[in-house]
Amino acid sequence: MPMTNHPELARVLDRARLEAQPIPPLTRSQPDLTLKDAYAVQAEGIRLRLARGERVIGLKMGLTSEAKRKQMNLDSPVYGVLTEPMQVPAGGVFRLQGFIHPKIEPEVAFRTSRELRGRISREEALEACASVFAAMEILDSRYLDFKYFSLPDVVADNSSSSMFVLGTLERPPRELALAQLGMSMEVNGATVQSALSSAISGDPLLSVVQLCELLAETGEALPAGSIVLAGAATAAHMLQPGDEVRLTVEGLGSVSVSVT
Ligand code: OOG
Repeated sequence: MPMTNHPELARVLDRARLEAQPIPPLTRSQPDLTLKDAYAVQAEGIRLRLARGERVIGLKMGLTSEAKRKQMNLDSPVYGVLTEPMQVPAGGVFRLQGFIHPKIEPEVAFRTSRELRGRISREEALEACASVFAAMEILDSRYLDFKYFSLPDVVADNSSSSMFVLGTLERPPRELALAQLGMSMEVNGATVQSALSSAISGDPLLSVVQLCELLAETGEALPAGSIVLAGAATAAHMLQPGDEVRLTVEGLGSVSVSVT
């Protein structure tokens, strides 16, 4: 059986993203693609971006909530990589042009102040996270139908990561009851999604614990100074031109983005 060509699959996905031209899920032509292959494809895709001058600033967890796993019909958490150009400033503009079928999700994010590696406790994660923020992630899948992909497909596609926005209020995580924060996302003044932060991995800090475990499978650590998006608390909301999206998280203020 031919070996999976990770760089070639990464190039196909990278082209789809740059040209905003969706492609069929990779597993249609590569039914044996494993999760390990998929992370190797993801890493090759990030290498292509780094070669163009992008810089890694963090990682995202995905499928950490029941609502998201149900929406996507996929059953275990995954991660993706965040680079500098993916960040939209708080209150900034997100232009739909150049994207395929973007959706937005309410999240919280952490910033680490020391390296984390392998199996860690919640307390170690708490110790290493200097700040927590309200955050929204804009997902975009490079596949033709956002709905019909498998776990290796989504992982190869950088776990649908696309853009993200962080709130301007950052607080030490110890000051908050992290698993009991009310979260409410409004579009044009109407609430479209709301949840408690416990919807994220039972406790968003456990997303950091889980991320470290996933990274350890390939011998990697979570570097100091990383932004970690903990994963969506609810199902994602499809974006339309003219949308004004605002997320309010109890104790963490509001963050907004305008869609054009
Ligand atoms: C997969 C990524 C999901 C989250 O926060 O649950 C995700 C997808 O829905 O395309 O990022």
